[in-house]
Amino acid sequence: MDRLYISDILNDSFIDKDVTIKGWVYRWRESGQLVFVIIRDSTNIIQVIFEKSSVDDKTFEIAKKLTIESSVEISGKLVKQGKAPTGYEIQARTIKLYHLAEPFPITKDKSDEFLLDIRHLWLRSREMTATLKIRETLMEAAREYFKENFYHEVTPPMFVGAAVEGGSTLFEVPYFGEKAYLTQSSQFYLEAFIFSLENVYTIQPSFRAEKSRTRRHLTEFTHLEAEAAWVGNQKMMDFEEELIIAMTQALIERRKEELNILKRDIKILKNIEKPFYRYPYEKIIEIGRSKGMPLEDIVDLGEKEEREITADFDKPIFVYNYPKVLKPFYHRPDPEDPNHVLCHDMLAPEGYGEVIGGGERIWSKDELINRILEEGLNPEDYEWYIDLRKYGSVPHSGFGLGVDRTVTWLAGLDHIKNAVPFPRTIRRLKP
Ligand code: NSS
Repeated sequence: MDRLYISDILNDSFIDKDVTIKGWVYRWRESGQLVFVIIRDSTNIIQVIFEKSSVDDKTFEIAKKLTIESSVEISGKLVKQGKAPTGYEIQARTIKLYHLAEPFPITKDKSDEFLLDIRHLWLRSREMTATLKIRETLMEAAREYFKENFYHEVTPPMFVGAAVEGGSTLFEVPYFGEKAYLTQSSQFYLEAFIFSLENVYTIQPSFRAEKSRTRRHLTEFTHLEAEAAWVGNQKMMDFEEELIIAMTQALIERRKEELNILKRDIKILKNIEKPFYRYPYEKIIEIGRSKGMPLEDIVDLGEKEEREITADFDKPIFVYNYPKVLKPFYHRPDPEDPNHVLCHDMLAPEGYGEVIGGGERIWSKDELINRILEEGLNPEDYEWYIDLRKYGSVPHSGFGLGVDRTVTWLAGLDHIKNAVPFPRTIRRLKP
């Protein structure tokens, strides 16, 4: 019989049938004439029992010598078994050993640093496997949502010639005698695409030479960015609200088991409904002060402040119209209040803080050049970006969502490193 995935046979219709599975030894224990093995594959785990009296000698010898992570193919009869971890058991008949694993270095109670050092092996853990599936489902749900809303997926370049989010976090790369940088955000390129495709998005890495070692900063992160013509700041927030709800719903519907493995309370996710809170910047400063933080009127909120401010919220909070001095030059100043820009951040509740940054862009050429000069930047560095405002410019808005931060929040993880298969930080390039 063909190999079956474990999750497919964990149901009564296979009882007393002969099944074949492939996978890796997850647990092993011997008890006299019996060997109990738990096998895992990409879908789940199942207990297998080898009884000396029911298998041939060679099969029993192999079962007795199995080591953790050995790769095997096993055939046998499926029975119900209340004591087994997933409620069923295979009474083995034959085994094919593909590879007898060397002693596996991961045992109980290893430090976080050690688990990062051997991330290439830790990916096999139930926690990481669950997290990878949650990541995948969130990106899949986002793509579905974009498609339903007539957004086109595009692929901007990673090598770029100028900063989007300010120069301090640029990674410089030698480029055939010139200087190139790794992109911090694909926003400017997405803005170019809207003049042909109108609504566009991308899910690609962004790179930032972040020296801040917080629980939410990586040097390479997965960035979901979108841009749309004819859309203003508040309407973009409506769109993001629905996107976050679509992603959360998909998790609740498709990833119950994985959320359970990570001990994430689904009740908390079910609270994420419309409308999210929407506060102008000044209101959030007030909330911070009411919690005892000595905040100036105009201050860039960091991880610590956002953690305290969002701790007691049950739903995301949009903070809109920041003071102009706190944001990059491309944000459109509010025509009614030019010291503020038409932008927003979305802060996740429960202390997670910022996961989205976005807003309306300056769409007049002269206003853009003035803002570039005002920030002490050189308009020549932004020539093609300014050029976009010369030929049928339109109002437009967009946003960037940190996928890794969103996974950290929705899966209830304690650190962004746990949301990423191979995290890149100031001190880590391997594995
Ligand atoms: O700097 S952002 O707030 N905004 C932009 O880059 C805009 N140019 C995006 C746009 O409008 N197209 O970054 C957006 C999000 C931010 O809210 C975080 O969730 C995430 O990107 N982000 C990060 N995640 C992990 N590590 C680091 N270092 C990081 N920096 C930003």
